[in-house]
Amino acid sequence: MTKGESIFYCHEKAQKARMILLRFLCLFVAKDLSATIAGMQISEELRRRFAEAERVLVLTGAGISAESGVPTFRGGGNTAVWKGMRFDVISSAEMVERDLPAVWEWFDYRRNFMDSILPNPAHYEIARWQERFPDFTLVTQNVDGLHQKAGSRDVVELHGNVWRARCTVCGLGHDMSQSARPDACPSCGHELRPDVVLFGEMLPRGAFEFASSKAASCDLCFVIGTSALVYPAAGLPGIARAAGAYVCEVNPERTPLSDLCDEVITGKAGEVVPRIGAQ
Ligand code: BJW
Repeated sequence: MTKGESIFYCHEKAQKARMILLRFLCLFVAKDLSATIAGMQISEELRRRFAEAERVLVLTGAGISAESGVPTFRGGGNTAVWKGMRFDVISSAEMVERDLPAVWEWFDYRRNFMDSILPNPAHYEIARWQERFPDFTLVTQNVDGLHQKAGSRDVVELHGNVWRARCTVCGLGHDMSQSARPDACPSCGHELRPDVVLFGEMLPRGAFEFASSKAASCDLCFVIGTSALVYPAAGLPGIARAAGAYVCEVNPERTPLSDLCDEVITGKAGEVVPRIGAQ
């Protein structure tokens, strides 16, 4: 190789190196841009924790189903109403006592409405996470069954499910996902009520105890789409944090839990959640 050729070769090599560097830079910028789309920022710390986590707990609320078209309870300034009644009036234990047919009308309407509703990318991504982590627990406050529709198994339903009824006397549960609601309990003939947990009512036996034991032993905890106002569900991220877990909230708005979290990703679940897993 002559001196001239060698200089040219060096130039060519330098040019190649510059191109490689440029490509790397582009990749970095693209990655960074994708992480900050719509103002959302997924930190390197979260990416690392996500890659290394073994025990993961996810707590979801109504916000995760918002992009599927299910209205949240407290969105739009606390205005969720049914026939002029606030949801916490119609969805109350007192109303079950006072006017069970009215409660059924409200829940029949919601089942009918939810029948055609589909999971969104957040539900599907979370369903994939159950295969990704050795110990994965999904706890939901939602009663819409969309996590299961997306493929999630063993979902801990803290507040019940609109697709189930239970007897007001013997407590027998009745599945309504494949069949119409029976007029009375098939076992004892007494009145049925929606199998959901209303204010002041106890959560299903063992559900919170199981969820809180998983919170106390997880290393990564996600809080997605909940206003974190309703207890005991809203206490779970605190249990996880106190036990040393990294806690990440996904919500377009701040909540009373935001300050407790290690990371708050401001954005919609359907947009943010699939990006957390896509590394
Ligand atoms: C998005 C988004 C997008 C929008 N992406 N995000 C300790 C302290 C104080 C009070 C209590 C306490 N312990 C117990 C209580 C009493 C009570 C309670 O918590 N009251 C507070 C309200 C003050 N709790 C209870 O009564 C519970 N029972 C109980 O504790 O039993 C033991 C006991 C019995 C008796 C005496 C004492 C103890 C039962 C709670 C049952 C809640 N039931 C409901 C109704 C279910 C039936 C129905 O569907 O009609 O469950 S209420 C309603 O709120 C529903 C939800 O599951 C729950 C939580 O709401 P959630 O999911 O957070 O939704 P929203 O609408 O509030 O928020 C949506 C969020 O999404 C927002 O932040 C948005 O920004 C966000 N978002 N789009 C991501 N695209």
